[in-house]
Amino acid sequence: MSDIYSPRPEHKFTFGLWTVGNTGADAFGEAVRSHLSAADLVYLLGEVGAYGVNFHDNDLIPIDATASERAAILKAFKKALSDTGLIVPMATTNLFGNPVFKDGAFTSNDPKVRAYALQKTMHAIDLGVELGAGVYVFWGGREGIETDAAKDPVAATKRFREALNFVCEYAIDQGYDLKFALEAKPNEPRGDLYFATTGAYLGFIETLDHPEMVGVNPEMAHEQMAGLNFMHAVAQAWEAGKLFHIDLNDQNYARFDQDWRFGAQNLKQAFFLVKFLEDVGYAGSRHFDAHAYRTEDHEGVKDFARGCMRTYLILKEKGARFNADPDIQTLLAEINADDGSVDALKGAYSAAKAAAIKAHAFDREAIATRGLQYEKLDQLTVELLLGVR
Ligand code: GCO
Ligand code: MN
Ligand code: MN
Repeated sequence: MSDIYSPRPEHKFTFGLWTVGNTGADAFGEAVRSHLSAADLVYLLGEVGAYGVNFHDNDLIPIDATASERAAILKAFKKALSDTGLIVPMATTNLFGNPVFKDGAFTSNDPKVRAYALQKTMHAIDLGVELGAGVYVFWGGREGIETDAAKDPVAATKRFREALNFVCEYAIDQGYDLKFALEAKPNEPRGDLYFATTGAYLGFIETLDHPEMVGVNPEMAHEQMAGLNFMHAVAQAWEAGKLFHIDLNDQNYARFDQDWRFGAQNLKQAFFLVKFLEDVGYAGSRHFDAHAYRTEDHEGVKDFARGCMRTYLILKEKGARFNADPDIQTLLAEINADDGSVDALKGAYSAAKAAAIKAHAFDREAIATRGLQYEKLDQLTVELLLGVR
């Protein structure tokens, strides 16, 4: 049975093979769910109504696969895509799982590791493009340190820049229509990761040779791990024209990367995020980088995936209600009222305007004593979210 909260292709809901394929193994315990093939995972995603599937190179093709194994996996995967109608909007490289990357990939002190990381990435880009990906994500899984005695952070930054410049040129050379999206995380699996926040990447991108090809892939849990307001990071990326992709999930503050179902923990933050994406008309994938609780079997994985999408759509509808709510909108109009009395003081600098601002007599006390009614506004928001208005 479908309702307005049922996923449709235009919602652009995507999952990684590594998300619904997560077997529940963690640092303390082994897998609780059987491994499903990439093709099986595509059928699972088709069943729950997703639009697309993303992957790391080795989610699809094991790092030591033979040529014939590779061909068989690709054949089954492509068949599953065409049977289900799912597409591959994004691809990425696993530069963290294999022991060769124990001290990073592009920022490793070892030039052999850096060159191998480039080789692996170019092959993975070829694979992603072959399957239709238009966005290619870089998450610096092991790009960091446990001890700052080991690596020079300036050298690491320069190495990362060199690698990004290299892959941009590679994509141009191949004639690929590809954009790169950088994903920040403060820590885990390293003690500290370089480029800890989305904001750090937004600054870094402008130092690249092809900044127009590179944007960000902010992840909700990663900014929350750092105690930051995720929506603000997304808004800054959007305003800079750099929101190329987004990883949605949830997280309790100050924990390890929990990767919970979207909306599982911080509903209000999730609401403002969804409202932001919908209000500005973000047109990219809504990618869920999360996985089911370790308590779940494969049916529970489907419940998890359906839950991510359903919660997104419920919050989207709440956002539309917020925008149409007369009490909320009246309040917002009052809050943002402008009597025009300082129109002449607004806008860009001119010497005359600077002089006018300096000469203006402000009634500081009258301005300062005005109540802003944010308590009322927030309570209306909470009541809307709780379903009583
Ligand atoms: C994590 C990251 C990854 C990346 C993925 C795609 O914390 O493990 O979020 O899941 O998103 O490697 O780049
Ligand atoms: Mn993550
Ligand atoms: Mn992620």
